[in-house]
Amino acid sequence: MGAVLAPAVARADPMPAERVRYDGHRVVRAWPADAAELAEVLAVADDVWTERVGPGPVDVRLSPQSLAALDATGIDYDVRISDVQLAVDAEHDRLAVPEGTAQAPGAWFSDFKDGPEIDQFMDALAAEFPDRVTVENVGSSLDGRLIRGVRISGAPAEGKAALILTGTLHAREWLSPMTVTCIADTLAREYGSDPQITDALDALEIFVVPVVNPDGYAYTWSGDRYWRKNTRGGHGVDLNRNFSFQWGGGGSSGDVSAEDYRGNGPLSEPESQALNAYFQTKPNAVAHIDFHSFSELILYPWGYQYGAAPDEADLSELAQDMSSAIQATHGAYYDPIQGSDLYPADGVIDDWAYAEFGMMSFTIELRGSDFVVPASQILPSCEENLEATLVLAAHAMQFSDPTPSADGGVGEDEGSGDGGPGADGGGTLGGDESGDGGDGGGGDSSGDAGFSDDADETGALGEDGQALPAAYGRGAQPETCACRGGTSAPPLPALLCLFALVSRRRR
Ligand code: 0X9
Ligand code: ZN
Repeated sequence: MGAVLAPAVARADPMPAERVRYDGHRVVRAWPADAAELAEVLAVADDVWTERVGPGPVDVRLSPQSLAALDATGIDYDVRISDVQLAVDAEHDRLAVPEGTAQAPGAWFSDFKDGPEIDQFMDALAAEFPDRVTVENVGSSLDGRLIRGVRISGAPAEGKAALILTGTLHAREWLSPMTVTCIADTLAREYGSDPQITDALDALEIFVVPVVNPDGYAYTWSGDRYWRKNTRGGHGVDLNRNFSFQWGGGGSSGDVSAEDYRGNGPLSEPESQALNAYFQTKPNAVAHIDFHSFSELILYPWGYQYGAAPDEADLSELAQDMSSAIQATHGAYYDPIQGSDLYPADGVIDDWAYAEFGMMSFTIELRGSDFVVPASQILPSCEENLEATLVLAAHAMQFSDPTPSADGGVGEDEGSGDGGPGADGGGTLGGDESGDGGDGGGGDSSGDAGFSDDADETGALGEDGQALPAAYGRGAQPETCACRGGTSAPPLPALLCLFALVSRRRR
């Protein structure tokens, strides 16, 4: 995280077996008087913990040597965390329970879980609710771990729109996989009893991928609690700079040791390739949230530039509605802002999902003031972000036209994605700059009735004059028919817009 990401320690490949320690590292809030002093603080920082760096205070992690360097500048600071390792140790000791230790029923979300445990949880959820939950293979990571997700949907029907939730692009953001898994659990468990959830799942397919970066996540458990990227070359690639829309600008780094290293090409990483292939199997998906931590923010495109996205009004309104729903739950305020207003970042997942797949896509930065958070934060985070998810689900439902399906079954094959309104793994999507097709093993599937997008279908121009992909704004308010180029298109009645969407189904 952080507006200016400090260099990560470059490592030899493979990842080292010994644990990385942060003994004596402090998090301090520095008070630079001007931009020059801010630059001095950032130059000595080992990691920047403030989301929004600008005028005012900035939180940074400093080794004892870096602290001495900060002292030498004479810039004021307060100590926020006096020894980062203490929190890491406390978390580690708490989680090191002997295998087989009995856990109270329903207590799964009372503490953090590693990748294999989350995998088992998804299997158990599908076994408990076979009528509404199916496990899907999304693909494979660099180190060969499976990236898995669940499809959750109620009454079998054709013509459902879809919502996708993803988590853990960044390995150290442990509240993300827990929140996302807990939302999946609540949706599945409360279908049939909670009217809002029941309506959402009867109208939609909801796809949930809790851990997109399983190698990095595993390494945060075994080696370095503050590891952010995947494990490429021992230095890692920031997966949230590796997506194939506006890859490689000033909002990412070409330095392998940087925390925001973008990789050597768009979609160069198996994890982003897997997500790309997986999203291609969900042409009915109209909305998406990617969960990160921390800072309590709801970010919407664009992240790569300050200019407004064509559907800015709708994106902003949805972000505000999600923020209100979150605030009404436990009082936490998640600031709804355009991503670039936090800091410009390119190759990010929300810009990509919006521009290339036409989803109304958001990045939510969860609660907390550290990547290490008390386990007591898991349930409130889940509860408030379930409400945000239901706001976006209500929006997505406008694009749904479910009719009971003949076979009466939900998708059963892993990776098949067969439960929806036809998922076609083939075809091209707009704006793919990568030239290196996904090898992530995302499910390919049959059926052809999904909402489609095709780069050739629109002549819309972006802020910078570049052609925009056809998928653009597919999830915008149907009243404005943003499915054809966002707010610049003349308003049309919702039905006409729906017709336009359906008529664009994949061949
Ligand atoms: O830098 C990131 O990737 C995200 N912050 S984090 O602390 N979780 O690393 C923010 C992504 C910003 N997204 C956009 N600007 N769209
Ligand atoms: Zn993140």
